[in-house]
Order: sequence, then C-alpha cells, then structure tokens
Amino acid sequence: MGQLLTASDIPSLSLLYKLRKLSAPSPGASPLPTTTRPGPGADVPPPSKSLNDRVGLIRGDITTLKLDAIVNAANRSLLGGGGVDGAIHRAAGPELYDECRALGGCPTGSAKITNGYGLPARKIIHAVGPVYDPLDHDKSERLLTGCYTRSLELAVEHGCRTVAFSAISTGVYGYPSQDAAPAALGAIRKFLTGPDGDKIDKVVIVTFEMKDVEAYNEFIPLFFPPVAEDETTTDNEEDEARETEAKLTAEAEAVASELPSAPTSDPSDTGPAGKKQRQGED
Ligand code: AR6
Repeated sequence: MGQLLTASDIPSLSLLYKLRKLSAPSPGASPLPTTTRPGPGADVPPPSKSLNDRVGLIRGDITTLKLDAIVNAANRSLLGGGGVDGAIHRAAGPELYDECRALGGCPTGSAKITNGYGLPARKIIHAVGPVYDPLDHDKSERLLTGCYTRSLELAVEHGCRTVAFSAISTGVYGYPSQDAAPAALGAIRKFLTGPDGDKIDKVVIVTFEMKDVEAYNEFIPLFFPPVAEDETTTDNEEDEARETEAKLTAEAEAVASELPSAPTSDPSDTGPAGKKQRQGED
C-alpha cells in the first residue's frame, strides 16, 4: 500500500482550477445528455466556491485514503469480487467478508455500510452499480444515480463527513465512463445542494484508469464550474498539490499498466467468493 492520504491532502476542485488542471467549459461545450442535465433550464449551473471546495478529485488507489468512508463498487452478493471490490476486501481483511455475509446482499442501485477493518477508512459503503444496459440507458442511469445518492445518505446516517467514490460500474460492469461521470456528478451536486448537503465536508472522486480521468476532466466543469477568484494560489498550495499528484499518478499508472483489458463477464460468476449473478438483472 502506498502513502495514506487524508481529506486535506486531496486537491479540491477549487485548487485544481487554480492549477489549471481543470478548465472552464468552453462556450460551445457539447450539451449533456438530457437526462443528466444538472439543473432545470440550464446546462451549466452557477459557480459555487463552497461546492468547489467540498469536492475533491484524485487519481489513485482508493484503499490508501484515510477518510471517514470509501465507496466500493460491489455486486449484489456483497461477498467480494475483482476490481476495486477485490482490492478493498484484500486490504480490509477477512473480518470484512464476515460482516458482509451477515448483510444478506444488496439490491442494484442501492448500498450498505460496514466497518473498514484493516483499511485506513473508518467505514466502507458497498454500492451495487448496474451492469450497463445499452438498450435501456435510462434505467442504467437511474440505478447508477441511486448508488451515489444512497451512499451519501448512508454516510450522513453514520456521521461520515468525508467520503470517496470509486467510479462505480465503469469497470467489469461496462458503464461507459462518458455516461457514468455526468450521472455521478449530477447526483453528487444534487445531494450537496440538498437538505443534508451541509452534513458532508468533502466528497472525493477517485479515478484510476485514464478513461475516467478524461471523462471527469470533461464533465466536472459542466457540473461544478469555476468561480472567477480561482485564479491565484500560494506557492505552498501549488507545491503540495503537485507533489501529491505526481506520487499518485505514478502509483496508479504502475497498477493500471498491469490491468487486463476490460473483461466482459463478472468475476463473481466464477470466483469462489461471490454467488452467481445474472448479467443485466437488477
Ligand atoms: N482504487 C480505485 N479505483 C479502482 C481500483 C482501486 N484500487 N481498482 C479498480 N478501480 P470495477 P464495476 C476502478 O470493475 O464496474 C467486481 O468484481 C476501475 O478502474 O471494480 O462496478 C465486483 O465484485 C473502474 O473505474 O467495478 C462486481 O462483481 C472502477 O474502479 C463488479 O466487479 C470500477 O470498476 C462490479 O463492476
């Protein structure tokens, strides 16, 4: 496991705009799919410094984050599998499997919470994303959005003020990153601006593969546009952010280069840990 990162080590969107790692949407930015528009009647919502300070973005291994909760991309058995689920179960240890077994599974589009055990995070929220169905995009989106919303509700219910999300469904479950990112960002924005939004201090988006890095770089400015003051930063802030980013990128690239190309079947179908799950069923 690499270096542990706390909420304050993770660059906020405000800082990433200052560092020019994110840029304002261009005037002719391609419109979002209608179902993922962030606000009624407007493609891009008004900029908010408070929101941009409370959303973080980092590329790396989610198991190294020392936050109140991390969100796992699980399957309905909750008994482990490949991808980020496998990494989380390995890092947390066998007690996690025992607690998950007692939960009796979880429906697609929802989530359940456990302790973090051997992980630096205090809690793990196990979200069950949909297997992407290209013939029913709306249903896939509803289920994916449900994962983000329910995970944030659970975080609040358990007093978790800092929460990191993996890119649910974009691996084995085949959800295109270009569609998953706006769905995730819309749900996160809606929650943070809703009645319980002030009960969360930081939502961290964790990317791992380049396709998700690219999707979030494209869509974040359309959901969390920059505020005008995000033009200057101190040397210290810049140095720290650059250092953190360089370390994580090197680590993620090393791991990602070992990854096989995206499988087409769910490892839980054959693995010893998961019970059989039918593809496309929720
Ligand atoms: N840290 C952060 N993100 C990661 C990590 C990591 N250590 N490892 C992978 N990712 P996936 P799914 C990214 O396949 O599509 C499992 O078998 C990865 O690059 O883990 O929801 C479960 O048991 C991708 O962007 O989850 C289910 O059966 C994202 O995590 C099934 O896979 C999600 O990819 C769930 O499929």
